[in-house]
Parts: sequence; C-alpha cells; structure tokens
Amino acid sequence: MFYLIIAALVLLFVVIGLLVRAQVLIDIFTKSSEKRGGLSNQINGLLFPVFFVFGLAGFIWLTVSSKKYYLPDSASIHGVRTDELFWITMAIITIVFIATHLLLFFFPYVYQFKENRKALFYPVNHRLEFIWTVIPAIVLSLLVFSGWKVWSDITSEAPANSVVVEIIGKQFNWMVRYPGNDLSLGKHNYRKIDELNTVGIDFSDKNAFDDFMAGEVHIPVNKPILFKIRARDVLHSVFAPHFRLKMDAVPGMPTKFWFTPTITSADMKAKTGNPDFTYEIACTEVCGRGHFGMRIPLVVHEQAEYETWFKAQQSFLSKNPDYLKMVPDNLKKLAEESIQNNKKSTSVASLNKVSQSVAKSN
Ligand SMILES: [Cu+2]
Repeated sequence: MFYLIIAALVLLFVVIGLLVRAQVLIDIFTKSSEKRGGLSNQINGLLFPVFFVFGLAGFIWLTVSSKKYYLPDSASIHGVRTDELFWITMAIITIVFIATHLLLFFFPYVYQFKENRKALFYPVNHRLEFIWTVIPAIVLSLLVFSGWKVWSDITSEAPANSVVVEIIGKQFNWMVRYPGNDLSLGKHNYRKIDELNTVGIDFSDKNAFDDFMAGEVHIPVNKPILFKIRARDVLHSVFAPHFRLKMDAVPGMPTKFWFTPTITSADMKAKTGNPDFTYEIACTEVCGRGHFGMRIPLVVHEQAEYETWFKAQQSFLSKNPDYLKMVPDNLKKLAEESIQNNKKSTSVASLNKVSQSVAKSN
C-alpha cells in the first residue's frame, strides 16, 4: 500500500512535469520571449510551499513517532546535565532550522517571476550582515562554553571514596575486575595474560591478591563509581547509555570515567514498567566480527545489597590457587592469608544468603 502511494505520487509529479514542459514548448511558439514560462514559474513557485508543508509535517511526525526509541530518564547525576544541554541545543537549532527553511521555501513563491516586476539590485547592507553574524556568534559561544563546562566537570578527578571497577575490552567481550577488600586494584601486565588470567593480573603486587573477576558489573546506587578502562587488542568503547556514559577503551592507553548512579535496577524496572529491564555496557566501537554481541549486564544495587554481593565474591587467587606460584617468595605468606580470609568471608556471605532466603521463605 505504502509503495503504491509513493508510486502514485511519483507518477503525479511526472505528469505535472510533462504538462509544464508542453506548456513551455507552446509558449516558445506563441509568445514573445519575455512572456514565456509563466505557468511553469507559477507551478514551481507553488511547489515550494507545498514541499515545505509536507516536509515539516514529516519532520514532526518522525520526531513524535520515534519517541518510544528515546532513552529513559538519565540514571546518573551528570547525565541529567548532558540531557539538559542536548535538549537546549536541540530547541535552538530546531527554531533556526524551521525559520531558515520557512524563508527558503516561501521566498521563491512570493518573489516568483511577474510581468511588470523588476528585481531590486541590493548589493550590501552592513547592519544586516552584522546582526546575522553577531547573534549566531553569541548563541554558539554560549552553547560551546556551557558544553565545555559540563564536559570538564564530567571528566574532573574522581572523588577519593569512589568504588573502583576495572573494565577491560577484548574481542569480543568485556572483562571486569574488582579490587577486593583492600579496595585497590593490583597491577596488571600484558605479559601475564593467559587462558585463565585473561586481564593479566600481576601477582607480584600484593594488592592483586584479593582482586576478583565478575561476570556482571555490580555497583551501589548514589555512590561515585570510577571505571578504569583499558583494551587488550583493538579499540573498543564502553557505552552505558542509561547513565549517558561513553568512553573509548584504547590498547596501551588506559582511560577512565566516573559517575554517580541515581536509580537502582529495581527502581528502573518499576519506572519503565518493564520487569525484564537491565542496564548494560555495550561496545560502541566497531571492533570486528563479533562486535554486535559485545555487551555485559550492569546491576545497580542499594548499598547493603551491594555489600552482600561484594562479600560473596571469590578472589581470583582463591579460585585458582595454582597462581600462587606467580607470587614472589617473600609475599607467599601474605597471599595464602588473603586466600584464607577470602574463603572465610565468602562462606559467611553464602551462609547469610542461605539464612536470608530461609527467613524469606518462612
Ligand atoms: Cu568492542
């Protein structure tokens, strides 16, 4: 049906075009040179506002009908400012877009060829030029300045109490490392990468002993979160659209992004009315054949919930005690202690979980 309408419209235009051409040919034989092309000028002149009205209607329809694809409210503090800036810019350029197109499409109609009317030769008007240079200059400077202000706040130094999560991209998935109970990530070294130690944790650093890997990103709500980002092979890009967060993962050049999530996953499920809603980090840098599937779920918890999850995580070393041989001799004892502590806390955490679920079921 849709294609039929398009075909009919195209045919209609072809017919109008042919009629106009026929009229022009008739004019050539019957009229003097100044009077030729009257009808074709009128039709062309009229088509301009017609195109404008159809174009504007299409523009409005598209904007309104794609509303369902817009992102939900930003789930981070800085994201609200990003959105504000976006919509202010959008409003200004929409006004300018409509105003300039109004002039562009109505002038050919209003000032079309008329017998007895002569074009005015109007070479220059300095005041007019001044106005249309200065006003856009001021508006654009304000936009650029406020954008720069927001960006420099977003990329400012992360607060010292931030929850640190390391996100590492590789073809084709995200790997996530947490610093463990000491809250500081151990060093990493690409030479240490192997089948299991996929991010190259360097066990000659004692801070690495309690580091753990996670299959999902878990973070607490209303706390500053610092993503330390790197890539193992090619360019990737960390993209968490619900938090208005995007930062490239570059091999050999660590990057970072800090933000404060404001809406828990549970609240977002209620807000969107979608019980299956999940936050996610996707890759937004075409990084190869499996790029489309490069994503990892992200969960925003209440603080207590987050701590429970955090405590239940098994450190890499306690999961893979073989790696103790990578630990230098003078730190072996410390590493073994760290494994024991981790075993204790995870077993307590899992016991708590069991008792919680028992309490719930009662
Ligand atoms: Cu990627």
